[in-house]
Amino acid sequence: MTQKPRILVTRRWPDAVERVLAERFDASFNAADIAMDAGALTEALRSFDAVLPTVSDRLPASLFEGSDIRTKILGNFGVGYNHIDTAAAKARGIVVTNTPGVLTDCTADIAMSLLLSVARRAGEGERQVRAGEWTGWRPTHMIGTKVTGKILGIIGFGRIGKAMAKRCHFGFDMDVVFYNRSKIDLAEATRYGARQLDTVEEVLATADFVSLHCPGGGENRNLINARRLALMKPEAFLINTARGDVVDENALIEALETGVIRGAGLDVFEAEPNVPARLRTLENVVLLPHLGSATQETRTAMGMKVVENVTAFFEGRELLDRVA
Ligand code: 8YV
Repeated sequence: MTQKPRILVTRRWPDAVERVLAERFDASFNAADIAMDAGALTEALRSFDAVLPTVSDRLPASLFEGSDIRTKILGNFGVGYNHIDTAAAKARGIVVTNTPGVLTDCTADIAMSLLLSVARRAGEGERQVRAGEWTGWRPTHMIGTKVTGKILGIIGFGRIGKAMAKRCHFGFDMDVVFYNRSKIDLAEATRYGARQLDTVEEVLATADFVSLHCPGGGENRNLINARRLALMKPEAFLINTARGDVVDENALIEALETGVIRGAGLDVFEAEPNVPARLRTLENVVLLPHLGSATQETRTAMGMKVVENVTAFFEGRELLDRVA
């Protein structure tokens, strides 16, 4: 690289990664660390050779209009990229990369912790203790649902779905069934203690816990709607660490309020960071602020993966994680 490419990092990243970015590129950081609006992103696409967005940056087709776009690569910090209109980016010749692989375990860990917390009523219990409202042990106090030995249903058997299957099958003796758009090799499914079913509906009707691990946007938008929620067992739980828009949030709230399902553990929401008040008042939910990949190790690895991709791009090398 003769002249360093101008890059914009839209949020603050782990220190170690920011140091590498600052060394390798003419890097600008969003010091305020607040989500950038459409105006700021439009301007960024015209001023920087690379923009490194996160899930908090919406990049719809309208932002890629006009002839004065300078950006050549969007190095997305995250595996999910449904906040970027990749077709529109591609049409402008803009490359998009993501960060698969490095956040698999931590995201599956958060799904597991949501599953355990909502089944065993950990959030409710914690609120009770903190409020000084615990009146003492008794045999019928805050009775939850046993996890070990139950049936897990996975929607989307990619890296994170498989990691979740592994945890549940080998750690919690669960039978695992899953739906995946394409056929998964039997030996591969068996390696994770899992069995493929033909339809989303079959998985919903079979499982005691349904965990979503498919991409957001496109045809998965509102995949879990009122009709499909009604197929779940009334004592079943829904876990979502994928994307908020995979679930029709209003239908889910209705289902939780009326006992169509027992509970839900959610790390993602339709209009983050806005979580509907009705959802926040429910006791049968555990709600997290999109923490799936939020560990020091993983966020650093994600950042370094973006650095690798963007460096390779400007050095004219093969890109490992190109999505458009
Ligand atoms: C990230 C995620 O924190 O990678 C993803 O798709 O959902 C999260 O783990 C987020 O996307 C960062 O942009």
